[in-house]
Amino acid sequence: MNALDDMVSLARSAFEQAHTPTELENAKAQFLGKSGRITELMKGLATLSVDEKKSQGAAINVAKQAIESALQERRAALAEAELQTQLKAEALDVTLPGRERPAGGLHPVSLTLERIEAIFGSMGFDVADGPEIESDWFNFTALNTPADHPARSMHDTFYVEGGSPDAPNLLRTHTSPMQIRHAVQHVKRHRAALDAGQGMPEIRVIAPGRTYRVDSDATHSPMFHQCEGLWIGENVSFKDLKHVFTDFCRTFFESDDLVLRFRPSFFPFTEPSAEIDIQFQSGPLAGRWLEVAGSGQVHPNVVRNMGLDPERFIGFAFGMGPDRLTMLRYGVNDLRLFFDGDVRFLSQFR
Ligand code: 2U9
Repeated sequence: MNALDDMVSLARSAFEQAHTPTELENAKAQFLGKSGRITELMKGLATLSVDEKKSQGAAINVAKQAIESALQERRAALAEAELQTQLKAEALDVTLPGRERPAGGLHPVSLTLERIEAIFGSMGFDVADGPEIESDWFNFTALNTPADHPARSMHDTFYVEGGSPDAPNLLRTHTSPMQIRHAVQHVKRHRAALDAGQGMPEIRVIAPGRTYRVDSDATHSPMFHQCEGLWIGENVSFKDLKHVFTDFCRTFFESDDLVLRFRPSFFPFTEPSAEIDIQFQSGPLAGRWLEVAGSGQVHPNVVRNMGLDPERFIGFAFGMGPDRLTMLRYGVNDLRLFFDGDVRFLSQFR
């Protein structure tokens, strides 16, 4: 074996011993680099005769090509090895079972609010929504609540910083302010027709939402829900209230086997006023009178605050507690369960 063959084997084994691209490039430099062995041999040709140059040069070229192809082979082998290592490290087992994300569900009180909206919606009621921080005017004054009424005291109402005659300064204690707002807008839209002695489409609206009072025990939460309803027209009476509310209760509780009673009561915003009790004739709650709502004919002062003539426009309002309706419907005995956020309780309503 001549010296060139030896050099090729030497290069091949140097490449074999290189295990990283850097090591391989260093090994390459020893043979093919600027002062590598092949380059040195090429330089040595200068001193030879023309014939020797030809034969030696050709032999050197053969050796050079053999070293280059050995280098290419090793480069490819190293790249392949690196790819295999990477594939192994990043291996993904697509046959593993996925991580389950359990389906969520609506809060039981939200389910009740949706039912209430659907039922009253089917009777032609709009749904009104509005601010939870209210002004004294919309929360109390417009609703005929006198300046010295106990509901206005700090013991019953959460007041917030600031406040002026027309600036919001309290957490609404009921959703009635929304109905006043809705009614005022409605009347404004039909002002021209009213002034021209024409009529106005009836106001038929419910206002569901969060309300706040300084109160906390098993049946009271400082934040609770209310849904109030209002129907104002030229010929709306207590008879309509009885009809609408009976229909609502029977649909809500899915029982035709349910009777209502109206008990005289008092609210500043209605006159006369009545509590509404229901009694199931069968099932687990049968035989007991259960208070579910307050109601009444809207007070003339309140009708006037909507911008309407109480001699011409009349109607009824009612108010109920969706939290309590949810407790009755599902047989829950502690209101606080609704607001503790315990998933073990809440997931039962999915
Ligand atoms: C306007 C005029 C009158 C709404 C009414 C009640 C009677 C009532 C309570 C029941 C239980 C609230 O959830 S509760 O604590 N509500 O008793 N609410 S009449 O009367 C209105 C509303 C708006 C413009």
